[in-house]
Amino acid sequence: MDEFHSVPSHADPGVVETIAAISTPPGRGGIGIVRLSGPEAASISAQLLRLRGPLVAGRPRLADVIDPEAEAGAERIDEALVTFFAAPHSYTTEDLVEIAAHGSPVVLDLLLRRAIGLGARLAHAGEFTQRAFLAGRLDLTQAEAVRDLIDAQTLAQARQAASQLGGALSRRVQPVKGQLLELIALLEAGIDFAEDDLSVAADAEILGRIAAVEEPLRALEGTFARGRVLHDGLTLAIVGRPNAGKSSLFNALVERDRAIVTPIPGTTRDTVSERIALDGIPLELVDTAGLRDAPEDSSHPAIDAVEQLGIVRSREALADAAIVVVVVDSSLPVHREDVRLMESLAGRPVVVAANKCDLPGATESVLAEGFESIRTSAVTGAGIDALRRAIVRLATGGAAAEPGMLTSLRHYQAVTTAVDGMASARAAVQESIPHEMVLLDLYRSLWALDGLTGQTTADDVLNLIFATFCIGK
Ligand SMILES: Nc1nc2c(ncn2[C@@H]2O[C@H](COP(=O)(O)OP(=O)(O)OP(=O)(O)O)[C@@H](O)[C@H]2O)c(=O)[nH]1
Ligand SMILES: [Mg+2]
Repeated sequence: MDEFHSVPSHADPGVVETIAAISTPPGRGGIGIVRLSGPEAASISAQLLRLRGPLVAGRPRLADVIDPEAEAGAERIDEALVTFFAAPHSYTTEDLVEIAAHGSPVVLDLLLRRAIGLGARLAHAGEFTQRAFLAGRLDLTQAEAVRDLIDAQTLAQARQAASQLGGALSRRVQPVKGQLLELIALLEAGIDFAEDDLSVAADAEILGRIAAVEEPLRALEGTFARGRVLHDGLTLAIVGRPNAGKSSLFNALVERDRAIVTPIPGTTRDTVSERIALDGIPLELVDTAGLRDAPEDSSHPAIDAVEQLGIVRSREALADAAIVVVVVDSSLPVHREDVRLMESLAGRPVVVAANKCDLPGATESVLAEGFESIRTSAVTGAGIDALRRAIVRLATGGAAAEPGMLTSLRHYQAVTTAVDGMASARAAVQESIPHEMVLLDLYRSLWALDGLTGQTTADDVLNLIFATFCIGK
């Protein structure tokens, strides 16, 4: 018996299919949940299980999970708690049933296969949330926040997702959109804001209304600098000359002895990575092999093949990193290689760790023009917190987290398009271009804002977005 292949086709577009999925993660667990949503959710569940009482909305019910192939008298394979949410008061707004059994992958799989045998279809990734969105229960930014909440790796990311799920971004966009609609309506109606002979005042009025939309949109656009790093995180490379204390600082930042530390220059041969969160920002820290040039005389050891390959990887990590920590041994005279390294990093987000500040010969400052320099000691722990704060400042550009900030590239692009439209509209009014043309720019902005919340998002784009969800959500 293979129920997956005996499913009747439900291709009729007029029929709402009942979907089913295992909503808990793959693998074993104390509890595992199978979810069904759609018109047949309750009736399929009633056939799937031996319910100890009829399904009543909002009331959990005990039920036996049945293995139909077992011998008579041994059909019960598990016990489950079944909750029925009647349309429209459910996550999807459809009839929805959650079957919480023990988290055995085999039992959950049996439940799912039987549900499909009884006429349900396997849910696509994100399809439950997509149905909630299509029913108007969530807008698109909120639906995406469900995914971000599930994917959150730091508490700060989860908080951001929760605030977006609560509608923080939509609430920021809606009033702006309202004003834009008003402006469009006024221009469409051909209303004069002033007497005919005072057309200058009319333009001033229009420009004022454009600014009232453009300025908050620009402010929103600006939040992406912080929102993006919160959402995506950053890679940070720790670089510098051999023996400067890179691995020691790396270990201090990741708060465990991850990388090997010895007094021998050239200890780190390959890059070593570790993920941490600073101020809620996910960071991938990369410790690298010490950078040095081939010696010009025999006073320094030659670079062997392994070290050479390590240096190549260090340079790659340096090129890929969004933020760079240059570690300098401040107990030694400034080395020309350090100077050259810093020169090559001009314009990039760099913080210099003047390390080994605990040593007697340590200088007050190292040559680090244009970069913030922090005195650190990986041995005493001095300056490590200051280094963390400097990293956070570089990562965020100093901007604080705020409600409704943009965290997704899709949202950012929508807002940027809207800002562009407003800027063109402003220029057009200033150049006395006819209002019909100004309206085209305003509609471009409106279209972009509607796309942000999902009112005018094309189906294929929607499908792409929901495909990034997990199955069962
Ligand atoms: N006194 C003092 N010694 C330090 C400090 N940081 C590192 N060291 C010592 O310096 C030596 C080299 O440290 P590492 O962390 O391995 O240096 P590295 O930059 O990773 O060296 P390579 O991997 O060889 O490039 C070790 O003996 C450390 O204990 C510091 O702040 N103060
Ligand atoms: Mg090292």
